[in-house]
Amino acid sequence: MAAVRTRRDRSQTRIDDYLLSEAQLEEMYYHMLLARRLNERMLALNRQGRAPFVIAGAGQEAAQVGAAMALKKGIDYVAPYYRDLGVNLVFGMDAREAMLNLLAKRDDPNAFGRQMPSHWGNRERHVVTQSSVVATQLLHAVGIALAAKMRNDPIVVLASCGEGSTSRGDFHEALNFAGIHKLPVIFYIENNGYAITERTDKEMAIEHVADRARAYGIHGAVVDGMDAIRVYQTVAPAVAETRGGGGPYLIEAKCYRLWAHSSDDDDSRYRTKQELEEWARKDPIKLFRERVESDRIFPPEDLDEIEQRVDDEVKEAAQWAASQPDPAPEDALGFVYKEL
Ligand SMILES: Cc1ncc(C[n+]2csc(CCOP(=O)(O)OP(=O)(O)O)c2C)c(N)n1
Ligand SMILES: [Mg+2]
Repeated sequence: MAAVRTRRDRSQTRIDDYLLSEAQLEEMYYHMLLARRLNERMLALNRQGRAPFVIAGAGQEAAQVGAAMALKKGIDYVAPYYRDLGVNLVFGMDAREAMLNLLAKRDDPNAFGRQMPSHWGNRERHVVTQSSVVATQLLHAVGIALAAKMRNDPIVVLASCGEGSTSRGDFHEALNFAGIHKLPVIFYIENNGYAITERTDKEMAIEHVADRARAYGIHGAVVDGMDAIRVYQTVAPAVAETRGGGGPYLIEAKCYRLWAHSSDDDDSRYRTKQELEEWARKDPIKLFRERVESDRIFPPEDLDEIEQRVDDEVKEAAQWAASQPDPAPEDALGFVYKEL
């Protein structure tokens, strides 16, 4: 950061009623922006024929980063879903690792080149490995939460998925069991308006996924998922409550998928340009920058510096990862069976 500006003591900065230091706000912006710029570079690589498949979280960065920042890194667990690059960045993934994952390189810490891109997993960082079958991670999260409760281990598990995935039976089973046993788990639904081509009104007959919480005897909350600070302010108290034995939460973050479902999808076939333009005005990264600038939280130059740093990191990571080794063919069964 530039040396000539006087800055308030970080510890004295308060946003609304919730404590967020300048350092935390900078971290929030950095991770949201890093997720977006990585996704942009990934899509460019895909269009150049260098990356087979991209499934991105553009439009959901605030929902992801705000929620992940409410957890304790190294202690709590996340069971994320494919769009959750932002969650993984907060939990310790860096730009290089994200690119190794995209290119299925030998040293991708998620799956060592054995999974599709965006199938996260990292034992040391408490990121639960995931299946392509949507919503299965909710049950895995419940299992971890049950073990934690039996061991009196004060951890919280945050399991996320899209709203479309809540139509699956796994969602019901997970919430029902967690509700009965008051498990320390947060079911976090990133409602981005679509399940591939289907709008939410074709996925469910109610407006809010969170309304289903009552049916399982658990807490429910809806938050504006385009506002990272609000997300943090909603998830952080819920995490504290469930850690203290208050039982599970179902939190729904209303957001929007700004890009097509994946690099293989043509979204012009099922949604209008006008709808996209309207939501693009609420781009969570743009909104965040406008808010911290207008509230004079910190000087715009600080945000510019973060942008430059992110651009540099993404560029370097893409070049570096391309030169890294692919998995060796003779190692194909490694990490699949206990022993070959
Ligand atoms: C059980 C199962 N059915 C279908 C699919 C194919 N599929 C992958 S993503 C997806 C859409 C999920 O929508 P949503 O849960 O809203 O998440 P979003 O992609 O919108 O973030 C579908 C149907 C799958 N992976 N697993
Ligand atoms: Mg969806």
